[in-house]
Formats: sequence, C-alpha cells, structure tokens
Amino acid sequence: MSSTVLAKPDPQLDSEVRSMTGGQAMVAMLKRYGVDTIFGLPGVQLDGLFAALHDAADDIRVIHTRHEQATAYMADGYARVTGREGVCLVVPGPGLMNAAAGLATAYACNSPVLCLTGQIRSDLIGVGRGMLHEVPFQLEMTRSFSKFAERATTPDAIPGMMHQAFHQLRSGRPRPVTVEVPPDTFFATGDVDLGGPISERVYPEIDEDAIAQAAKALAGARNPLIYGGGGLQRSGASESLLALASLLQAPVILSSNGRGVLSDREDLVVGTLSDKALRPQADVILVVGTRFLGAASDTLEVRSDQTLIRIDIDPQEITRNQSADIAIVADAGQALAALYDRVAGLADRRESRADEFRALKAANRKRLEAVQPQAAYSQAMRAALPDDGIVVNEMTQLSYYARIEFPVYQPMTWITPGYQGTLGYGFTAAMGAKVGRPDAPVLSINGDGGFGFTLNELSTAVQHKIGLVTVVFNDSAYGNVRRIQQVDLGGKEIASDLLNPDYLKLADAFGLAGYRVETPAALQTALEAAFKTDEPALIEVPVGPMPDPWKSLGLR
Ligand SMILES: Cc1ncc(C[n+]2csc(CCOP(=O)(O)OP(=O)(O)O)c2C)c(N)n1
Ligand SMILES: [Mg+2]
Repeated sequence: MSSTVLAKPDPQLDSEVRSMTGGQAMVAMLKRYGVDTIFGLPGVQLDGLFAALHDAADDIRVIHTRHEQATAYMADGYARVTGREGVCLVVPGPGLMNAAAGLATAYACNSPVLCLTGQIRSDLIGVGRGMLHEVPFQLEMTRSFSKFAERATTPDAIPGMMHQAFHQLRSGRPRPVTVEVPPDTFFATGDVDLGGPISERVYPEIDEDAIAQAAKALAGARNPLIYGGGGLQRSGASESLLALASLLQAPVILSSNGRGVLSDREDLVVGTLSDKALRPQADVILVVGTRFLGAASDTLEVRSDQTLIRIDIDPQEITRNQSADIAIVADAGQALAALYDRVAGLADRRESRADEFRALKAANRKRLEAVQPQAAYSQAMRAALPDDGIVVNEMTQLSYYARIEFPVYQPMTWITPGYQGTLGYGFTAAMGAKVGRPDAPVLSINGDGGFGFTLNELSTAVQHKIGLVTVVFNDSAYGNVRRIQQVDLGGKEIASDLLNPDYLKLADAFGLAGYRVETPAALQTALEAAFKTDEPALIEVPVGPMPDPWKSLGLR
C-alpha cells in the first residue's frame, strides 16, 4: 500500500500578481491545493466567496447541506477515506458553532479538515456593536478544535494564510485548521500574488539511533507484541507493518481507529480481545500511532521488565499516557519501513505462530458470538458488504459491538467518531465518505437517536445523488442511556424514550428507497439489493433492548 496521494496541485507558480477579489483569491488558492469539493452552506458574509465559487463551478463542486453540522462531518468523512483534505465552508458565529462538533470530532480523529468561515465587517471586529452573526473572540474559540486558526483582512493576505493553513494540514499530526475572512475582504479588489511554493507533506527527521535501538530490542525479543492505531491509516504503513510483524511473528492489536490497516484475515491480527492474554507475556511491546489506551480510555499497564517502544508523529502524545523506553517521533510508515530494514538485518525469520493465533481468535469469536442480537446483525452487514466497502459508525449498540468484532479488510474503510463519541456524526460523515469514494459501497450504521440529529440531510443525499446505504437500528430510545438508567440507576428512566417517525414514509417523503427488515437475514438481503442500485437508501431495523457488549465481554 503506497502513501496517501495528495491532490495534484496546479503547476508551480513563481510569482503571478493579478488584480482580483478576496473571494477569487481564496478560490484560486483552493485550486492550487487541488481542492475540488467543498461542503458548505451560504450566507451574506460569504457572498463574495460563493460568487467566485459560482464562476469556478467547473473546477470545484459545492455540496450544500441543510445544517452546518453536516458540512464539517462530511468534510471529515471525505478526508478519512481519501487521505486528502476535506473542506467545509460556513457562515461565522452560529454557522461555525453549528459546525464545531464536527470539527471537534475531526480533531479527536486526526483528520485534516479545513474550515473556511466568515466574519463580521473587518472594521467592526471587536467593537461589540452586535452585527449579524457576531461572536466575540471567534478565532480564539476555534483554537479549541483547530491546530491552527488565522484571519486575512485583505485580498493579498489570503495566499500566505492559505499556504500556512495547508502547511499545518500537511505536517505533524493532521488536525483541523480554521481560516476566517470578513465579507468586505471577499468583495475587495487588490493585487494578489498567487505564486510561491505549494506546502507539501512534511515529515519529521527519523532518529536512526533510536531506530537501531528499537530494532535490536525487537530482534532479541522472545515474545514481541505490536499495537497500532489511527496514525497508521494515512501513512501507507500497511506493508512495512505486515512485513515486520511476519518477520517477528509478533501478534498485532489494532485500536478502533487503526482497524483495516492490516486485514482481519491476517492470522497475526488478533483483535483487542487478545490484549488481556498477550500483554502480560510480552517482553517487548511496540506501539505505533496510537494513544495506547484500553476500552474505557484506561492506561494499559506495562511492567518495568517489559521494553516499551513507541512511534508517534506527535512528540506530546509519545509520553502522555506511557513513557517509552525507546521513543521515536516520526511518521508511522517511514519509521516502520526503517525499522523493518534494520530488524531484517538482525533477525532470522521465525517459525510460524499462525496456529496459536488462529486458536486465540477462534476462542474470541466464541465469546463474541454470545453477544446477541449484535453478533448476528454484525455478521449480516459484513456478509453484504464487499471487501472494499466503507463502514461509518455512530454511537449505537451495533457500532459498539462492531468496533470489537466487525472484520475490516482494507485501510481507510473503517470510520468512527473516536474519543469525541459524537452522536449525530455517522450519517453525514458517511455521506462525505461516499462523495470521496464514489466507487466504493458505503454503509452508515445508526441508532434512531443519532440518526435523528441529521435526518434532514436525507435531502442532501438525494439532491446530490450520494448513493450511500443508511441503516437505522430503531429501539425507540436513546438505548445506551436507557440501559444505564435501568441497570445501574435502579430504573430511574428519564429523557431516554423516543417517538420516531415512520421511516418508510420518511424515505418516501425525501424520495429515496426505504426498507424495513426484522431479522439479520432480511437485513443482509436488503443491503445487497440497496448496494446494487448505488443510490441512497434507508433501512430501518426495529430492535429491542440489547446487552451491554463491554460488560458481556468483560471489558469494563
Ligand atoms: C452529541 C452527543 N450528545 C449526547 C450523547 C450521549 N449519548 C451517548 S449514546 C446516546 C444514546 C444513543 O441513542 P441511539 O442513537 O438511538 O443508539 P442506541 O444506544 O439506542 O443504539 C446518548 C444520548 C453523545 N454521545 N453525543
Ligand atoms: Mg436507539
């Protein structure tokens, strides 16, 4: 698997000064950075930019939504499956705050989302007159969920700001970036230099001494164990990781965000349930591109007699939860490639442990299959979805279960809201994923609660011909909350029952195919039919209460 390919930028422009509006300057810079899709919702402060986008319609597709939360979720979904930047465009103040949960989710999941937003008139910023959509300290606010935030107030300042924005998006830990431009600046005309070098992907330099030390420890390990996470997804690390794990016959445990980096069909990919059995026996533990936490964000214990090696692109992350004996700040793919080369020079190929890992996985499967009806529905969805299919998860019972069990076969095909646990993320992030990968079937897994956050966007799916398949597991409840109230709070049920629409009528009203299925087998059949059409479809699955998967599996 090769590294993520960034969008092809315009050819290098040394210096090209032209008279143009701020809106045109922004569009020209987006084009230079290869942006061809924007998820946005217009408003008066953005008129100068939308006018320029109108004139650039052949180059940039604008997908407009019914609420700004969808613009950010879609940009995130798009970024996660393509590895390219996802771009959202929202009015300032309420529009930006509507998008904020999506940006916070992208922040949690290291997703390179560029948020373009407006401002009030430049001469009134900070005055507090109460202009339309005015929110004091808007830029400061965005810094809670943006690794970089900047404002341009003249057309000629826009290219520099955009070079910086893309530099941030393409260096270090990828996280959202926000830029804001006032409405008078979008309309103002100025002499703008669109030239200058494009910000390319920047990688930290690899510390070869640390690689050598790590290689020595791994080559001498009796019982090496590897943990991987989301940092592996975009770095094209699959090949080196598999080569290294195979050479050492080291089992690999992938976090939820790391799933798919190696296929679950590989014997060495043993699943999170194997952690308990394998970690105590390990003598050298290699942790790559993951926070290295347990199912309840608990710290995973490493004893002093075990050697911990960590690879992370974020120098803060590398010590946050566990200090490593050997720490390597680097891109996961580059570090693993370097590590493999060194280990290959030191270690002989080891005897296959495939039988041992197959037995371990079979025992895990047995435990998992006892969790019903989640296991049966999960298997039905996997059976209907081709190997390259993309799954976008929500905060719902089936997703909690699937996070542990659902087999994933390819990188960047397994998407979750990460530690932000954002209810309402799934359906629209899945729409963004389908826009980014129109060739792949996209499955959106929702509960009735989460789906209710964004179901107005069914209209967006139909209008923009986004052919994803959306499943809603309907238990007429914020089921997770209700179960906690019933089991842990002595039956104090409050605010957790839901009155839902008739989903078949809803699908009909929005103009898409609707299905209602009551069994795993019927779900599989409906999914297969829906994927064949490549058009948006909504499948309701009425369900009853489900058991807590973590308690059932002894994870919490
Ligand atoms: C934005 C947001 N608000 C509230 C919550 C708290 N929360 C977590 S799960 C849940 C219930 C989800 O209900 P549903 O989507 O129907 O899934 P179910 O548990 O019923 O399968 C709630 C309210 C959250 N995670 N995110
Ligand atoms: Mg529910």
